[in-house]
Amino acid sequence: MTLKLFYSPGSCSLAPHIALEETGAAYERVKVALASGEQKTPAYLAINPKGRVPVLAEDDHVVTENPAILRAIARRFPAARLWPDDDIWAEAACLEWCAWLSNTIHVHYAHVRRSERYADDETAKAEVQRKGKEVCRQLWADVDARLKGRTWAIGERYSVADPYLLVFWTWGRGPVLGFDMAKDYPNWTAHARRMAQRPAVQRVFAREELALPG
Ligand SMILES: N[C@@H](CCC(=O)N[C@@H](CS)C(=O)NCC(=O)O)C(=O)O
Repeated sequence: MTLKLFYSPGSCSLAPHIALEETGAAYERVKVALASGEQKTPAYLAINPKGRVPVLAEDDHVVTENPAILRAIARRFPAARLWPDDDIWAEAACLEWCAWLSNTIHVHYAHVRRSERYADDETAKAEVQRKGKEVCRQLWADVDARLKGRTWAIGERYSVADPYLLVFWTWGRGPVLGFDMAKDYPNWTAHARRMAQRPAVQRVFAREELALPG
């Protein structure tokens, strides 16, 4: 079986989509229509009982969770040098980004985008969203501060942390948060613009019909 990525345009599957594209390898893309609830259909739940994208699959192996998927892609295609496993501190820094983006930044964003996960009544949901957005503002500033003076997430070396960061930059400019990314988060925006120079990113943004960071 060929390597398959289950993805949805504009979602967090953008990170492994770019990572796979960076490798130059052949892989199959399977689009999952989140807006129409395809992730909750029995056919999709049979692939990923969590009902989420992304999923990376090859032969009998099915991997969920961005940090694990990104690590698997990097390990599967070592020539692409997407994971700095020859340097203990660079590797720790890469994993640190992946963990933070997945377990903190994504989760706080979900408070704004998916408040129904955290509250039932409308007033409570509105409060979850308000507080979620406030926390996101601070987290976005924390990311921006960490990127100051760096070309890529971990310094001079490109890694899977970079496309993963780009997901949240695009969400920052999107309608849910509506942040002025260039004005309020200039270091992160400079990073996003560097990402936009990469042919793999250009191909994936065109495929997912997203506007490149300008
Ligand atoms: N922790 C997971 C989160 C995956 C996730 O929440 N994916 C979203 C898209 S960004 C999704 O599939 N949402 C569908 C839903 O909530 O129904 C990861 O990092 O892979």
